[in-house]
Amino acid sequence: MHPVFALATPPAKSAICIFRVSGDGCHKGLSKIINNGGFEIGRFHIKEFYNKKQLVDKAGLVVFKGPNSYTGEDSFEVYAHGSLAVMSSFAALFKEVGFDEAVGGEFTKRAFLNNKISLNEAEALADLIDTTDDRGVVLSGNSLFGEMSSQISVFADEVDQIRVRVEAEIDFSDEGNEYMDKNIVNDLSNLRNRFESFVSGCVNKNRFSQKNNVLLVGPVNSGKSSVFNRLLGFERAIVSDLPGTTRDIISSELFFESSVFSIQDSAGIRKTDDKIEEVGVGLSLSEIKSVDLVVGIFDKPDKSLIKNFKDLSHEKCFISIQNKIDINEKDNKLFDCCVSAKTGEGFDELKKLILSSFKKDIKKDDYKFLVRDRHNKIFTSVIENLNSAKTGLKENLSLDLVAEDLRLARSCFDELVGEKFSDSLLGDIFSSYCIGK
Ligand SMILES: Nc1nc2c(ncn2[C@@H]2O[C@H](COP(=O)(O)OP(=O)(O)OP(=O)(O)O)[C@@H](O)[C@H]2O)c(=O)[nH]1
Ligand SMILES: [Mg+2]
Repeated sequence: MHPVFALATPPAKSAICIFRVSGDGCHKGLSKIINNGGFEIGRFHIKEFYNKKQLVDKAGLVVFKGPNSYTGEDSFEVYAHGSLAVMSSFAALFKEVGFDEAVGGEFTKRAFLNNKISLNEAEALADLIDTTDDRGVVLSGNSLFGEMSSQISVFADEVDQIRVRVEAEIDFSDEGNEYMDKNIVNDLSNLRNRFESFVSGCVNKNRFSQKNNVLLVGPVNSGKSSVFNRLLGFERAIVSDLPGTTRDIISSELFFESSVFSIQDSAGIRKTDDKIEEVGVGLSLSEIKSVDLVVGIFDKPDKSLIKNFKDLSHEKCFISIQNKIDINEKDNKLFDCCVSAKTGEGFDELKKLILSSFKKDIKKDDYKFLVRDRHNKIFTSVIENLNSAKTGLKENLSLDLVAEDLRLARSCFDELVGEKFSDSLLGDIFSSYCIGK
């Protein structure tokens, strides 16, 4: 396939940036842009890269010879200085030499088309890159690094073996040989049960990857923005003693105990004549509906005010926090947690409380593989076809029908690993990838 290039690291100032190039003839193009034109396969070089005699950068280079490369094609990687100017000069250089810009997922799509990776592994790779949580890394890793594929291949072989016995019976039974015996129904049940237990160890990505959206709400001036800043560890939101300081929703990500939370600060809720502030209050109220956890921040032990905020949150999980305990007495009975954004007291407990509000939902240790809706649909079809074959055998239905059920179950496995695929399916899967992967 025609050579393509992409930046595999984010387009931001960094120590180094990495470019990937892959495709027929890319080594020839490479020779034209490096000093003295030569390189060895699989060796780390430091080379000067030139665009029409103009030095672009002195950078690291590793060259791969297909099929022993990520894509299965001739390819190379460049480890250049991570300045935005260097990045754009390399992009111009690669275009100059005739390489095209890769689209998202193009390298992995090529790897799949060259049989370097199965379709379910390509999906797991995208999930691994997306994951924001340590358990997600383990589960998508199990799917990616061959364990899931090898289990699927064992199940597929077993379906084949049973199908061969049924088809032999259809073709040769009149010659007096017995290809099927009583055990075949037991063998099929056993296979179905083991497959079901494999499926129960798979958790759907949608269920697993909670976004962990947290909204800080409360009356004006209670210290929401100060709590927000203290949680993040830097001054992200403006703090002032003027009530009504925050107008917009401000969000930022917080990493805590290997989980990611999206924390949002919001306008204090009060009746106001100020039009802009009123819009901010409206935003706070509507945002409550879309988050997973509402954290009410208060500086006074006002029971009915806390209840009003809890009621606003409806069925959403709500926790109440007393702030400013450096100047007010703690009320551990009324509030779920007491903190001081000024001194930092109580913030370890607050973070743990936020974390525990998310951990109840799903016992991640019960699962082994991370899967997608596509996989779940295929798993259901496999089980339906195996059940139908079993019923056919038990009720002495036509063996042709039994063989057809088994053939369908087998072809589901082919779909799963991508031995059978459509262009639109590949489009769906690889379009979710980032550029450079
Ligand atoms: N003593 C003390 N003062 C605090 C604490 N947290 C916030 N403040 C002060 O309370 C005032 C309001 O703080 P903000 O964080 O702006 O409050 P807010 O809830 O975001 O206010 P609005 O955005 O206007 O609704 C500021 O003067 C802060 O310095 C605290 O823990 N202790
Ligand atoms: Mg504020």
